[in-house]
This record gives sequence, structure tokens and C-alpha cells, in this order.
Amino acid sequence: MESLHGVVKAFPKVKRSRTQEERDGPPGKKGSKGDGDSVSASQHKPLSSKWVCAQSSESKSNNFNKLLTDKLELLAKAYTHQGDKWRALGYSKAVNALKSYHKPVTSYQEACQIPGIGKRMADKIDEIMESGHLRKLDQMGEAVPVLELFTNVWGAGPKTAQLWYQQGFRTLEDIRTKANLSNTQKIGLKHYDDLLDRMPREEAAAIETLVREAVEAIDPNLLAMACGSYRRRKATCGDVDVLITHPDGKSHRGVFIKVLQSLHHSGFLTDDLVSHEENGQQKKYMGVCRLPGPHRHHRRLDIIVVPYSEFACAIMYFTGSAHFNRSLRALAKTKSMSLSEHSLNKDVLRQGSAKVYGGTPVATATEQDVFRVLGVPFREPHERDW
Ligand code: DCP
Ligand code: MG
Ligand code: MN
Repeated sequence: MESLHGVVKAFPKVKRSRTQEERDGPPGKKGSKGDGDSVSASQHKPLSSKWVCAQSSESKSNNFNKLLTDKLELLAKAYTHQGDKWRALGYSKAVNALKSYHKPVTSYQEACQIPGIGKRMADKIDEIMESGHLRKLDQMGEAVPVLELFTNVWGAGPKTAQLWYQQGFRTLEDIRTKANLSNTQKIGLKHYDDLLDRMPREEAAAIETLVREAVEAIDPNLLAMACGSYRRRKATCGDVDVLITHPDGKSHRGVFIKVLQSLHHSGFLTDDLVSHEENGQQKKYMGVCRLPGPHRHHRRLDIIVVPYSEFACAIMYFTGSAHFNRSLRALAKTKSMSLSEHSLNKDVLRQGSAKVYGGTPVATATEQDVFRVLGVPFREPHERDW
């Protein structure tokens, strides 16, 4: 540790703007203290309710503030399509906070008291309470619905959508006939309606079973499980996220290619979107599939193969939700740890937003281990639906 302290001292404290993870942390009030303070606090006190990852998302199920959250969700969506992801994130955090609040909010002052809601957000809330409406939504302009139409093409983000808009395109037909399309965007356009549609979880279960059977035909000891919204017990799923590993720690190698070949061969996989290797070992595939039989829609399927040593962190990551993950990572940071889909590391040294020392991986055999090491009460997957 001596030498590590030396490293810290070698880097003077500099003023800096907040990093992504810090902004994604607990929805604290403006001007709240930095992560240094949270470290000492969190070592002695139970986790504050401001940490989303320490609370059950079940608390959202009885929404006393639907009028407010409906409007703010529209605004969050509009900002997403405009490519303003920080504003969008701010609004979705406020929506989460309002959904889990125990009663209807009735005043500006009351809104300000809720963790995750600052003064400017409270102004918006006040406006909706007063008028039932948000002027900002009307001012967003005519571009927003078109940008939404375009960003819903799989493979097109807000930048592409804006470019297409600037090029004068307004309809999917314009895009189909005049835009310069990448291969994934062509697939996205071909299956536009199907890929926007969320499938009933029964269909996700059928897809998981079909993939598992293909996987077990390669090696009966391989494990395959659907994570994502399916594991969080959502009624509908945007895609199916299947995680594959092998308990012997080595026989997962080579499986990625074999599974894909098998699923292509049976005609189940209809289009490939992205297929790549991450961190040497972990392999990710994103594609489109369709269950056999009549009247079936095309569905998005993600397949991830990981070494067994990464299984617990990978399950955590791919179970999500993305919001829950962000909160957990920000919390890890306050404890000099870092959490990724690969590992949970301790004794991480950061100087500002830069990691000076990546720390050492903690052995995490199960999800429970990850929660325990982070000092967060275990949450069932359906309680992580933030
Ligand atoms: N994930 C994340 N951060 C992202 C994207 C994904 O942490 N930016 C993690 C959490 C997600 C999981 O990966 O739950 C799977 O990603 P999906 O996009 O498939 O999201 P979900 O399965 O949660 O929802 P959906 O029903 O829309 O697929
Ligand atoms: Mg998913
Ligand atoms: Mn997915």
C-alpha cells in the first residue's frame, strides 16, 4: 500500500467537471459533497435511500404521481431522440424518484425535498401541478417525432437521425430510398415494426429454450440463461439476452461460433447485426431471430459467452436494469471498487476521473457475493427494475 499512496500523492488534486459515473450516482442535490465524503459516511451508516441500487424497484409499482411522471417521461424521451442524453437521464431519474415516492407531491417545496429532484426539476413539476402541462413539450418542435421515427431504426442513433433530418428526409420511405444506409440500418429498416414491438415474456421463454437446446446439443454441461428484462420478470421484453458459460472454466471456448452456426443452420437466426469479441474472452452477438411456425415476428436476440470466472458479474450486468447498474457502479466507486460485466475489483485508485490503479479482482462466485462485497442488500432480479 505504501507505494500506492505514493502514486496518489504524485497527482495533485485538480478541479474537474464531474464524470459520467458521478453524474449517474445517487440523485443527490446540487453542490453535494464529492465521493470522498461518501466513503467515510457509507462505512458507518446503512446505505442512504438515495442509492437506487439499495432499494427495491417494487416501490415504483404504486405510482401516486402519474400525471407528473407521464409528462416528464415524454420530455425524457424527446431529449433522448434529440441526442441530449444527460438531460434525458436527469428526467428519467426524476421519474424514478417520483414513482417511488409514497404519496402525491402537492407543492414545490415538497418536490425539492425528494432525493433526485433539484430546483429546476421542481420548477417543471410545479408547472405541471399548476397547469397540467409542460410548455417545453410544445416548444420541442416538429423535428422530435421525425427524430424518434429515425432513431427507432436499429443501428441509427441520434446523430444519424439528425443528419437524415438535415438532409431533408422526413419519412422511412425517404430513408429507404435516399439515405446512405449501413448494413445494420438496412436490417433495422427491413424489420422496423417487428423490432420496435416488445414480445410477450412467453415468447422470450420459447426463444431461451430454443437457444438452450442448441447449446446443450453442443455440450450438455454448458449453461444458458436469459437475463435482461426477462429475468427481471417483465411482462414484455425488447429482446432476449442469453448468457452462456461452462462450469469447468474452459469449455466455453469455441462455443460462440458453434452456437451461432447451429442457430443459423436451423434458420432461427435471420440477420446478424453485431458480432464481436470483448476483453479477449467474452464474446457478444447481436442479431435477429424468428421462432419456427406461422405468424411469428422477427425478434432481437443477444448472445453472450463468458468464462465461468466472470459469470456472476456478467449475470449482474446483463440482468440490469441499466439504471440499476449505473447506481451500483457509482456506489462501488465510493468504496474504492469498480464493477464491470467482467469483474468486481477492490483497492482501485482514482485521481479525478482517471483510474490510476485498476485494483485487484475479488472472487465472486455468485450474485450474492457481488452484493455482499459492495455492502448492498441482495435484490431479486425483479427488484432491480429501475
Ligand atoms: N446494459 C447496461 N447499460 C447499457 C445497456 C445494457 O447496463 N447501456 C445492461 C443492463 C440491461 C442488459 O444490459 O438490463 C440488457 O440490455 P438490454 O438493452 O437488452 O435491456 P433490457 O433487457 O433490460 O430491456 P429490454 O426489454 O428493452 O431488452
Ligand atoms: Mg433485453
Ligand atoms: Mn439486449
